[in-house]
Amino acid sequence: MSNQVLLSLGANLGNRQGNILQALQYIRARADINGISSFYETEPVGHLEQPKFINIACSLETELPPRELLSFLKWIEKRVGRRETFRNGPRSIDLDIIFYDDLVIDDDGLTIPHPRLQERAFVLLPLAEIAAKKIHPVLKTSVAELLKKIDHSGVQRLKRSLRLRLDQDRQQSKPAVPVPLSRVGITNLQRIIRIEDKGRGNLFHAHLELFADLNPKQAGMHMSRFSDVLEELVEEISLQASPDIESLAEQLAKQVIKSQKAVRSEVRIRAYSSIARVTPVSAKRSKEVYTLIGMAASSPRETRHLVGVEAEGMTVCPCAQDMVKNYSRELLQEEGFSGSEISRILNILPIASHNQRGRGTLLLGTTRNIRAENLLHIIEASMSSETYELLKREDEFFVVNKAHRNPRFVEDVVREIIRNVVEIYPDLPDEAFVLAKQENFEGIHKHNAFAEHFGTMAELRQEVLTGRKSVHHTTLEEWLNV
Ligand code: PH2
Ligand code: MG
Ligand code: MG
Repeated sequence: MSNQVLLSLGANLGNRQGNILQALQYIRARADINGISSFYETEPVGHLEQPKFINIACSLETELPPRELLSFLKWIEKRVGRRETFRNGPRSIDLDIIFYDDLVIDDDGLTIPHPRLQERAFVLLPLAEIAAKKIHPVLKTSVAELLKKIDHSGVQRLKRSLRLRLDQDRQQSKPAVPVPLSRVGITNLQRIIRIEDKGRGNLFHAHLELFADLNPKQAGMHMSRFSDVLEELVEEISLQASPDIESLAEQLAKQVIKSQKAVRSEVRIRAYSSIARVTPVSAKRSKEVYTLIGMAASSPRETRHLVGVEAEGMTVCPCAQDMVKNYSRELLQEEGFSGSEISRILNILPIASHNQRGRGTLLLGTTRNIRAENLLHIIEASMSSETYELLKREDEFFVVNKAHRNPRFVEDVVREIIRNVVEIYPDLPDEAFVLAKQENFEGIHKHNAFAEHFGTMAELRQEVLTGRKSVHHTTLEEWLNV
């Protein structure tokens, strides 16, 4: 049971605009404000010897019945510093109920609609901005019509700003040290974004980084324009989801070039969402969180993008497994087994080792349409075993057994990823870029183990085919240096 209310707000003492904003903030504690007019500076009416007022109107929805709304508004007036004076005297804030649905109330202390609203331009002009068509339930006339009947020369619309005077544009001025900068921008900007996923817009929690280069004659970047660019796009993609994270990064990079008049821009997005999984044996369904990565670099001539994922899995240490195997061999020898029997036994039985959670990353830079979700499976397949949030006992056995049959160092995982990419995507052009990375949270150490490899498809393909090191490995930075 929600009620539509129109309020008139006025202030002529202290920080007038600040008091009105403070009152609106308190109103929001018990009501949903759905319309606010511009701010107006108005000549005092009634008692003339007092400072000018600022007046606005606002419309809201509330559950509060009229009496309770009135006492809530009185409480806010006090809270914002209103002190008792004389009738029509100066005040730091005044909150008047103009209309409450189409209610007509006239008893002690509360008259709705407001008894003098039809005489007051400082009420009607702001009100007409947000509720021109509202019909006065007693006069049966609209707000717009009522406004036409009165003089509103004493009411002046204000620019809605805190009226800071920016004499000079600090960012645009010359820096003390006239050196260009490679990347200037914002990091750790968080938004909920929508990305197309098999016809559905899937929501992602995203962390964004947006950069542009800065020329030696300009002191600073217009930081607020970065979020403007993003806000516009986020508006767009909340209506229609982006087809994929790399297109989103690319669109943003292009807009940054435009808004900053930069020669080069770069955008990096990490987005978290969940994917439906089925456990390997019991076929239980669950959801798992994974990280999508989108990057783009843009210049006025060219734009490049990368798509990537980060996924967790597990690895079993090959070296510890060898030690356990040798020790088992000695034990079997002591028990009198023959050499060939021992070899057979050790080939049949799983061998213990230490194991760890590992985090793999795969980035692909290409204009080809690559689905990030597919890359997820390449990473998982490259570790000793994938892992799951939810495991029944038989699934747990599957994972432990699989992992111990595939012992892998971080180096092995990266090499597997590279080989898998080269062999799964033979159609990727030579200039496409690949980066594979693995970080293991070691089970027997406190530090992590790390391996990485990168290069263009041409460089990596040649290495996989010949087993020989390429003369050059293109780095991510080089590839993004458009
Ligand atoms: N409020 C009054 C009396 N006079 N004049 C202006 N301009 N604005 C007001 O809000 C106002 C007033 C009594 O509440
Ligand atoms: Mg009043
Ligand atoms: Mg009042």
